[in-house]
Amino acid sequence: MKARTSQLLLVLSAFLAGLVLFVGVFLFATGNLSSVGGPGPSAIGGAFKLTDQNGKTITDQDFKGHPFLVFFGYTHCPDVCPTTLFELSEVLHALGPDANRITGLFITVDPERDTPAIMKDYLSSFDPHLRGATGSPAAVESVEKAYRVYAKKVPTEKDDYSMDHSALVYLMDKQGHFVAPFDLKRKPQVAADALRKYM
Ligand SMILES: [Cu+2]
Repeated sequence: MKARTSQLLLVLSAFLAGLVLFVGVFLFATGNLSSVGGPGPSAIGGAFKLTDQNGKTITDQDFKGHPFLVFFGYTHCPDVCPTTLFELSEVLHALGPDANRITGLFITVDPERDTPAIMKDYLSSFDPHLRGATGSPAAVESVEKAYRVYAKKVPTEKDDYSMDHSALVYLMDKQGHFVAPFDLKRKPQVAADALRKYM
């Protein structure tokens, strides 16, 4: 009987530890991001001025009146970025003509290598509604700060490097305010319907 009780306690404490971990991760991924500091309902996002994949200036003002999705990454990324851009492409495709009322913005965290021409070439593999953005290291750093993005250069073999970076997709509303992280792990049609509510 005693052994059973301690076994039960063990199971219970393991469950509680798991719950604490889960809640912690959840808060980190969502609540924490939308509630920390700053004026207004959310301090994520803000003004930026970058260059798109066609060499044209792109600013936050270009998106006024339409919701947009923002994802930070880089073209040399081996897995997370291509997967995310592929999933985003599926959602944009599922939107049909409504895709013209939303923009998927891919901002590089690796401006040294990701020139507009490289971004353009890279994005040609994905949905045409995706826009790339790059700029001077200072301009990119400032937009990373505005979106609380973590990005860090990691040296690999000689003279090469990869980028460690956070991989949230941000849903921004018509006014350019952060709504929530956008969930891509669902059927494209379901995700597309969720987006339509913000148009
Ligand atoms: Cu990546």
